[in-house]
Amino acid sequence: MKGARAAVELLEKQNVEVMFGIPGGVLLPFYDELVQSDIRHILVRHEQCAGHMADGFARVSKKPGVCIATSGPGATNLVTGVATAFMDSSPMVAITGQVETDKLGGDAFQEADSFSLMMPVTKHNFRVTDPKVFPETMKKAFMIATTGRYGPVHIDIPVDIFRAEITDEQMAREVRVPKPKRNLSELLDAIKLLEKAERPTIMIGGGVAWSQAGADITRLAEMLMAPIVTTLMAKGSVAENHPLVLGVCGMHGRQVANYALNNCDVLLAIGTRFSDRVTGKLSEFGMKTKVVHVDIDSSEIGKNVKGRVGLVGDAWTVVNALIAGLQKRTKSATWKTRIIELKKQCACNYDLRSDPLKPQKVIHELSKNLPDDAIVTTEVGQNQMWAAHFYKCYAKRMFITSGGLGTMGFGFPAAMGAKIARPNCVVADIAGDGSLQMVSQEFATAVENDIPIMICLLNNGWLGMVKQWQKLFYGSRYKATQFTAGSPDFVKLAEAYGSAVPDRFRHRSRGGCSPDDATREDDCGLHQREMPVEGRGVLDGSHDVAGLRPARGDAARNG
Ligand SMILES: Cc1ncc(C[n+]2csc(CCOP(=O)(O)OP(=O)(O)O)c2C)c(N)n1
Ligand SMILES: [Mg+2]
Repeated sequence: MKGARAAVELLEKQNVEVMFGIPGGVLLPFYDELVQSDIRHILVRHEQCAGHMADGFARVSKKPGVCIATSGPGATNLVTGVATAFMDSSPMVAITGQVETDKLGGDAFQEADSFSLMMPVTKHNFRVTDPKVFPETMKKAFMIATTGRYGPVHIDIPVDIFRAEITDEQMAREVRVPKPKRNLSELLDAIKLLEKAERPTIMIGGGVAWSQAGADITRLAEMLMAPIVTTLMAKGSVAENHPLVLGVCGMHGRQVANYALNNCDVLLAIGTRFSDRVTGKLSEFGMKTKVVHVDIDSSEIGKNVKGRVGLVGDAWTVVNALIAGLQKRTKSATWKTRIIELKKQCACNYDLRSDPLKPQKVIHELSKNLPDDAIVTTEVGQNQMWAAHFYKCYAKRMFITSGGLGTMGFGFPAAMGAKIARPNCVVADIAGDGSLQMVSQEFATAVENDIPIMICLLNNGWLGMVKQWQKLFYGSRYKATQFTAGSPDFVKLAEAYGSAVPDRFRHRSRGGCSPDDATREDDCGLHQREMPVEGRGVLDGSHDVAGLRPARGDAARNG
């Protein structure tokens, strides 16, 4: 069979149900074979969004998301989507078409060295130059993406590989990729440290979300009488209404979570890479704390923060090994009592009734109204941080955000990928106006493919988070952060693409909706079917995210 047929069959054998992309000249043999396949193809309007949709799909389904782009500009557009997945360890297979092998390096039309471009932002990448190894390369890509620490794998396929002959024997060839080794040799040391700890704290990161170890970690916390703080990536992994769960820590985190992080004597860090957004000045982080670091990726142990003890394995396995090894504690519960007391005191005190509408209020109401199994994505900026604080994750709720790369424009396409993975759940993107304008063309994709998601737009007329940095660290000298000519009428924009905005809501928004009306379920269209929908109220744009402090003392470098 031809390489193009082989590619489609290989994807089908990997149980790929959906892929996201845009065709181009070098991909035509592949797309021609796709005509006969049951694989659903979502035609996006910009390849970056193919990456984000595949990423959103992966974060919800825990299966690799598949995206595809043509050579040259298609591949370069895709890079941001792949890099975003890489930074958040999301499994993905990203396919790019390429010019013929004999033209490689000759600046052929639409040639870009996508292999080199993708290398630093992928877990692994391949350029196929020999049709004989094409089937095994495809199989390896899927295995690598989902073995050990997840991540994106890129395959660059020159068009002549699609036209080449592939034999049945080549198709049948088995492949293996080495599984990362677990190393629990220091388990006893970890248990001793945790047993002796007077003020233990558990910090969990994205690895816990991937491993789905939240319930086990809550059990461990109860045994240790230890509070749990989450990184942004772990929000949603543990129920935030549990008394020991303190919420998001770090630069934009909650005061009580940072208190527990900075005042513990033993820190059990699980599935987190100690990003600078969490640690602040690395040289000062954890000075007085003994760190037990659990990670599936051995190279993370001791990379940023030197731990006393390192345990290598996936979060679920290691946590259950710790649970099995720990004796019932009989220690005093002073630390636990203090933490629970602090948590109560830390409840944010906002006047939720004020006019104009406060962004905090919008998210608070969204949180109250969305169902227990809702999936929320965010853009990047103040909207993301307000969502982290005021959207409550309990029960089966999921929170999906671009934590590592901080990619504006992630949330909208990621929400679409999430909705495809779980069509029966309500999916909402908490958006900023700057972010949404980066990807608003994807309204077309949502409408065309009938992907009903909701957008809750915090339309403050500013690149709010950058404005806040200018205010705090540059003497309020604002430059290039206000949309001085105003933003588009987002309702009209959505409608122009054929999105349905419920009549009642639109009517109210024209007159300026009151805080209560803006967030009532039927007015907001929370259960609207033919969305995407964006609603409008008058928002107080002067608001800042509370508690912001620069990482490593250098605002300019970290903004
Ligand atoms: C692609 C990209 N470009 C630039 C930035 C830098 N940046 C971080 S937050 C932000 C402002 C976001 O504005 P908006 O989406 O309106 O959100 P707000 O902060 O107003 O809620 C910018 C420009 C980024 N994170 N991503
Ligand atoms: Mg904004």
